Amino acid sequence: MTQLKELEQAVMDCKPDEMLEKTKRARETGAPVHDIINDALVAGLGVVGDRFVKGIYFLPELLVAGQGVQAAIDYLEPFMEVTQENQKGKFLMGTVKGDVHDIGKNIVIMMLKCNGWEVTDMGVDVSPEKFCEAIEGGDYDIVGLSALLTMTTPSVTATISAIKEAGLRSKVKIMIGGAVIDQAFCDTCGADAFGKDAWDAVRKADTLLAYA
Ligand code: B12
Repeated sequence: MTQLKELEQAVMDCKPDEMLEKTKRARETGAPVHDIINDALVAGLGVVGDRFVKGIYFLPELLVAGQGVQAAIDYLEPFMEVTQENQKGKFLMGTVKGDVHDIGKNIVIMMLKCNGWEVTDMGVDVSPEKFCEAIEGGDYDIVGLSALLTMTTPSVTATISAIKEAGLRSKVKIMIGGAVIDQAFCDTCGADAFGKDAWDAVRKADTLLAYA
C-alpha cells in the first residue's frame, strides 16, 4: 500500500495517533502537502461519513476521525507553500449558526493565508447577528460562510438576509461553501460565489476581489 493509501486507511479506521505519524512520514518523504490533505485526509473522512450513514460508525467515530484529521492539518500548516506574501484583501470566515463542522473551513483559511489573504476566523455556530457586527466593525472584502448540514443551509440564507437588512450587503462580497452547498444553491441564496474546495475558494476570492 502506498503511504497516502496507508494514511487514508488510518483515517478510515479512526486511529488518530497513526494519522499523525503517517502524515509526518508522508511529508518527510516528500509527498506534496496538497496531496496529503486531499488524497488521504479528506478522502478518508469521506469514507468515515459513508460508514456513519450506513450505521457502521456512530458519532464518537466521527469525532475521533475529525480530531485526528484536524491535528494532522495543524501539523502540516507550517509546511504549506506561501505563494503570496503581500496582503490581497481581508476575508471574514465562519461556520453558520447551528453547525459546528470546521475542518473544511480551517483548510480554506489555511489556503487563503498562504495565498496572500488576511483572514479573521469567527469559529463555528456563528449567528447572523455576529456576522453583521463583525462586518460593520471591520473593513472586510469578502465574507465566507461554511455549512456542512442540510439543516444549516437555511442559516446561510438567513445570514445573507441579515447582512442585506443591516444595509451591509454592498460593503462585502459573499462566498459560500461546505459539503451541502452547490452552485445551484448559490444562485438562489444571494451569495456572490461558491467554492467547491479550498483551491477553488482561493481562485474565486481572487476573482471577486479583481471585480470588486
Ligand atoms: C468530522 C465530521 C463531524 C465532526 C466535526 C468535527 C469538526 N471539527 O469539524 C462532528 C463529530 C462534530 C460531527 C457532528 C455532526 N455531524 Co458530521 N461529519 C463529519 C464528516 C465525517 C467529515 C466532515 C469534514 O470535515 N469533511 C472534510 C472537509 C475538508 O470537507 P468540507 O467541510 O466539505 O470542506 C471543503 C469544501 O466543502 C470547501 N468549503 C468548506 N467550507 C467552506 C467555506 C467557504 C466560504 C468556501 C468557499 C469553501 C468551503 O472547502 C473545504 C476544503 O476543501 C462528514 C462526512 C463528509 N463526507 O463530509 C460528516 C457529516 C457532515 N456530518 C453529518 C451529520 C449528520 C452530523 C451530526 C448531525 C450527527 C449527529 N447525529 O449529531 C452532527 C452535527 C453537529 C452540528 N450541529 O454541527 C452529515 C451531514 C448530512 C447532511 N447532509 O446534513 C455528514 C455528511 C455525514 C453523513 N454522510 O451523514 N461531524
